[in-house]
Amino acid sequence: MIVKTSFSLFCFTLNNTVYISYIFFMKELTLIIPAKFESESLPVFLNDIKNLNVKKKIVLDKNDTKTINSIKQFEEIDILFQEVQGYGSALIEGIKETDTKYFCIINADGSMDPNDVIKMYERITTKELDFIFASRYEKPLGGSDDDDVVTLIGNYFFTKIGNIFFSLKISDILFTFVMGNTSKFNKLNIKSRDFTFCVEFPIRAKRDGMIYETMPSYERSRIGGKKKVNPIVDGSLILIKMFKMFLFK
Ligand SMILES: Nc1nc2c(ncn2[C@@H]2O[C@H](COP(=O)(O)OP(=O)(O)O)[C@@H](O)[C@H]2O)c(=O)[nH]1
Ligand SMILES: [Mg+2]
Repeated sequence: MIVKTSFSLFCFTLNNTVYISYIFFMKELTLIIPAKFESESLPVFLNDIKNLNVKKKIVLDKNDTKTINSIKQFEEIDILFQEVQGYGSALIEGIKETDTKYFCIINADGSMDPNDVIKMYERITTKELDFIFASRYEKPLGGSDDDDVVTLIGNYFFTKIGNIFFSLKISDILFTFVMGNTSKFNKLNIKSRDFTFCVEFPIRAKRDGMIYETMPSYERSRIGGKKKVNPIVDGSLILIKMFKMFLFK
């Protein structure tokens, strides 16, 4: 008699460490990897996750030839050229084109720990959540090697606004290391094409009555290349977006 279980014992290596884990239908998951000028980080990151048994979709601009050339040797990945520029566009377009039940946003710079993808997957499937948001500020397991004073204060400030004005009950609004149910995400109809995506997503999820939780995660330093977020410009846009969403819904 064949007994079909909802999970299987899975053994794999990440960063040269052997992991044994119960993986629940990992084929139901697509990593959405936004990349802009990441020729230094992305090939290293893709090599780190080569044994992770999930679909991988890199979303980038078709003119970003340096990044595209840097990942030519990887076969089991999808590359999606975004139609509209911007970080939010890459995520919206990438998730729209996803055919698995779940997606996970994970950056191309290697700062988000792929081991947490497994923990998030186990949690979202067993608890039947719509979304799970990783947090750098849930101690003792959360933390960041990538934060500086400006981003630390900025994150604290924006997270407070989210919790006071939108009752989000999350501890890290800007991290955007998130796993979610693909069709539930598409129903949110998120419009932000830039980094304001980071706040529109949890606010819409809350307003639409989605079931979500948070989970601690340790952010690493980016592997190489430069950060694309400009704390002043993007911070101002995020603040304006939150005000608009509070005033005009
Ligand atoms: N496709 C795409 N990816 C982007 C864009 N802007 C940033 N990214 C990617 O989004 C991720 C987050 O950006 P990053 O510069 O690391 O900012 P951080 O989140 O503040 O560390 C990285 O993987 C970037 O390559 C964009 O306009 N288009
Ligand atoms: Mg980064």
